[in-house]
Amino acid sequence: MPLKPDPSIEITAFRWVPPFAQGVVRDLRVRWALEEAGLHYRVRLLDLQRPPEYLREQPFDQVPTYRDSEIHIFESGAIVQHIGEKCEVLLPRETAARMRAIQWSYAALNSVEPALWNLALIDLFYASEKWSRLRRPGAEALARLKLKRLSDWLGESEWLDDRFTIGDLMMVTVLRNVRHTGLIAEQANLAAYLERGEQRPAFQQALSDQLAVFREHEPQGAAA
Ligand SMILES: N[C@@H](CCC(=O)N[C@@H](CS)C(=O)NCC(=O)O)C(=O)O
Repeated sequence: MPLKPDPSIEITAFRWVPPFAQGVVRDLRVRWALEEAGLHYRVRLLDLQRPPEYLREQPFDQVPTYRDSEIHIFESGAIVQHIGEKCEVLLPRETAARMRAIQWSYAALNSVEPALWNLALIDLFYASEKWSRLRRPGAEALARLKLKRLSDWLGESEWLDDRFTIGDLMMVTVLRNVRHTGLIAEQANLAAYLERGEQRPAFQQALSDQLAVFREHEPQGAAA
């Protein structure tokens, strides 16, 4: 439901990724925020082999990047916060509530994602390595601990603060990093929280748009 067209908004995303990464590539966060804000956007698709000049936009050669008529930035957290500045649904205007939302966005990226992503790396990229079998139990224990802490904070609440914000948007996408495990299901309230986020129409639209690109550009013989 685009409400405020801004044809100048452009994000970068991959043309195609293997099935295990589909639905978790980090442009999903940005697409979701833009959908929540009702903002039109264009997507510039990149091959897995990026052109060398892309490093001038994203020094780590990653997606997403974001540009509009004012700015050109990378890092999904910064991008989602910038979109939040345009939309009170995502980021409250009142200072204390606004800072709590930003705090949760940092917590998702800095306190929770490293542990979950570490486990995902082991499972999805290095499963056949001998060292990964040795490392996995410790990595899983740390991920489980982070999820337990999050679950304890959440309790019976709907969202991390008193309403949905960018903090929830980031956290829900971070939780999806371990969707291939049973870890989230171990905490019933966290599983319900994840589902609540994923049921938002803006998330559904963002996910379906990301997946449609991969379907359209699937290499021959790459079907799951
Ligand atoms: N901290 C960055 C991480 C971005 C990131 O990890 N992007 C992945 C896709 S989800 C990527 O481009 N990976 C390719 C690579 O690192 O070579 C952000 O949140 O924007």
